[in-house]
Amino acid sequence: MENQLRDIEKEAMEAIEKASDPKSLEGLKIKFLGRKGRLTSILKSLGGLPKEQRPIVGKLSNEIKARIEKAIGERMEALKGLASGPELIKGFDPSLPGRRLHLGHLHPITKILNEVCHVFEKMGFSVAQGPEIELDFYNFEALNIPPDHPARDMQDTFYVDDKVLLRTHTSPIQIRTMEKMAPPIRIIAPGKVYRCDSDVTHTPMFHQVEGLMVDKEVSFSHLKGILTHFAQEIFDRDTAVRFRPSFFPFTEPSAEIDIQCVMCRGKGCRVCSQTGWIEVLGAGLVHPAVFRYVDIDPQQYSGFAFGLGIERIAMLRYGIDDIRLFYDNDLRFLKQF
Ligand code: 2NL
Repeated sequence: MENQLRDIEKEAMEAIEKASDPKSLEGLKIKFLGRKGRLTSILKSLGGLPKEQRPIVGKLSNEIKARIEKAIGERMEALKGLASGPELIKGFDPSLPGRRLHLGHLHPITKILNEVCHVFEKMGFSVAQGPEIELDFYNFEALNIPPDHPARDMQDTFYVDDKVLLRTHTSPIQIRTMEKMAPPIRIIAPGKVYRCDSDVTHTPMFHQVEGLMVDKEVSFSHLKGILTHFAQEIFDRDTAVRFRPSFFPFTEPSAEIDIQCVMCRGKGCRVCSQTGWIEVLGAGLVHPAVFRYVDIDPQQYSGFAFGLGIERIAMLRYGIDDIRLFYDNDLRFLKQF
């Protein structure tokens, strides 16, 4: 009799575990615990047992009954929790994993911009910001760019009116900083700039980081050391760097800085036009005329400044040959970063 009871319990528990909807669970309740159920019939036959066995078997039956009732109750709760509503929808498996959340990430240009800023911040430069809609004075005049200079052409500059324009570089941020604070100054000026130009290597809006250091006895050696370190942090630690003489109206002397071609490692390829070198920076010592516009005494102070295009650095780092890919907003492209 006891073995029979244990078999009933085992069978009931397995069936309850397998029950997949409230209706079949209800059926199990009747089958095992109902008036004509299997446990009930055993309880009814207790009278036929020897007297001393009756309490033992009776107690066991009651315990098993309680356990089956409890298991049915718990399974019912679990099934109700899975199905939203009294009936479980056919063909819907609530145990399947949910839809994955799509996680976004920063734009590749933002990533490189942050990285460039970080390299200079580690060398003690602070980030400065300024307006994208600028006055002619800050964008051109204070930078020693005369009114007839080609950079001022309607071709290159988006004008709002004859005195207001979209900044064509982030230099105005540095002019505004020098106007407001006295040396020592060590800032970088990242941001969007605008030029009326569009092809595989130019977009009408792009990103620039400029930098400026002004103090007593700042020399070309400081410029060389800082920009060489920058190039080797952004590209490889052993990247060769060369400084070529150049010209800008706002620096004297001026230089352009090349790195060894990242594609062919200097051997000569399509990317570096067979020269083995790629231009990444323009720089120089701040022109005395620029200092006079912002009331800094060029006899007392000197400084260096530099500028670089973020899209260009990003294209070299990621091996991309068309700048417009950054701004097509094609997720198949953007997802790769
Ligand atoms: C380039 C060249 C350069 C500067 C930017 C600068 C700013 C002030 C004074 C003097 Cl306030 N210079 N900026 C200097 C040299 C070069 O950028 O090729 N950029 C992509």
